[in-house]
Amino acid sequence: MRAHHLFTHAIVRTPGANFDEGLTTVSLGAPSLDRVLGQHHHYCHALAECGLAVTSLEPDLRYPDSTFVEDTAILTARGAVLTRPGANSREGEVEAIRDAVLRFFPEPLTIESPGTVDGGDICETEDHFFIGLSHRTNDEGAQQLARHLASFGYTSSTIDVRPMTTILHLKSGISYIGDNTLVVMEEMAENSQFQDFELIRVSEEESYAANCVRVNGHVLVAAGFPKLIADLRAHGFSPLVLEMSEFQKMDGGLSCLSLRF
Ligand code: CIR
Repeated sequence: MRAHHLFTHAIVRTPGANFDEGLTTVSLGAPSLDRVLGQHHHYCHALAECGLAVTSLEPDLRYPDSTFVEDTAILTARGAVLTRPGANSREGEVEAIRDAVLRFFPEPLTIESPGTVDGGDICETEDHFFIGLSHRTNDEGAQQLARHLASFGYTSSTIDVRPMTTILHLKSGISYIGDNTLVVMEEMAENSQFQDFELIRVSEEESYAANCVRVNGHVLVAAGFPKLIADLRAHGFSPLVLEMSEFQKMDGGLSCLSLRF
């Protein structure tokens, strides 16, 4: 596995005692708080193992979904954007994370009303970003973000995931893992925008695992999806497998638990 854009830092937020009051569309049962905290702890440990300095924020009981920090900001090597999440109950999460972001990015750009953007819809490849149009990220938000990214020198294009009923965000279905490789759920694999990438296709029964994250030498991937894990190995990647069951119950993928930069 060749070197990829290297990260040095991550921001995470410990889940609060009311984590189970967050938004969800799946009916996998209620998460157990003990297991949530245990899985989160292992996740943070994995980031540290990959070489990241992890800034860990206190639980914020005002926002049950606030452990899903990825949705609040887009942090790139050339600058940051604070988002404006599309779910009303999550809008205040941006204010809540602002100080932590400012420590590393003193002048973040912002998304303004009526624009909405969830970080989970933003897939960074090398110098090009895919922006998912979803029930959380609207056209206006996508346009504002595209302008911000262009001001940093990045190109972008949109992918409409609104017709897809099984995913919340673009990155629920695709992940860029470096080395020109996209992990993509079967249902999206024919998109012509992906034709110049090496694709690792994720079968329908493993589609939850399409949300994985390259962190330096490893690819963090959800436990319980043996075909994808074997495929990652076969392509020369080094999977680091994490239990995600309790986050899955709240529609959360692996990427959304951290901001990496
Ligand atoms: C929500 O519905 O907003 C949260 N329960 C889950 C957000 C997951 N975020 C992500 O995958 N980027």
